Amino acid sequence: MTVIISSEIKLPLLYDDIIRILPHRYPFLFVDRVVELEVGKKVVGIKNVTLNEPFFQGHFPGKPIMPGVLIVEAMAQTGGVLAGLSVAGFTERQGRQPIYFMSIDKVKFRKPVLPGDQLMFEVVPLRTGSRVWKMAGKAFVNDVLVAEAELVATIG
Ligand code: BDE
Repeated sequence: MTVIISSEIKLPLLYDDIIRILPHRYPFLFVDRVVELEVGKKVVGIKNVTLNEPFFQGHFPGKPIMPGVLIVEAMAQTGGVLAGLSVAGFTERQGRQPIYFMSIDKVKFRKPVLPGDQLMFEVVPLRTGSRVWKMAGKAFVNDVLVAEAELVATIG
């Protein structure tokens, strides 16, 4: 199956679509769905957080709280979907044109994310070039901001 890079992208993107865009796999794929996508402008991703996550075993024993770094990772993966689908032909070239995150700035963790929470990641470009993308990411649970960051990625 090929993800069409145009106004014909069918939303939501599901697991089968997402694994054709991102190289991440269990237990390090943290985007369950992409529910909004405006190529070059905005992406919204979802992750349903359950107690059955490997990281809850150790973070923390008897006190499950999602690691903030993994919230940022999920936000970056959501941004990776936007950047990837905003570069023509990306899915066909993904093996040769990976997206690397170069810096993550202005990270704020505002609320703990707990088992049962649904995370929504909203990522918008702040500055786009042919190779370097700077994006603003926000993570929400029930429309409450739980984390935010600025992400800089390079393509290829
Ligand atoms: C608050 C804001 C953003 N991110 C996390 C928090 C938070 O409340 N973390 N709490 C961690 C925590 C860890 C353990 Br060990 C513990 O026993 C308890 Br009482 C905690 O609140």
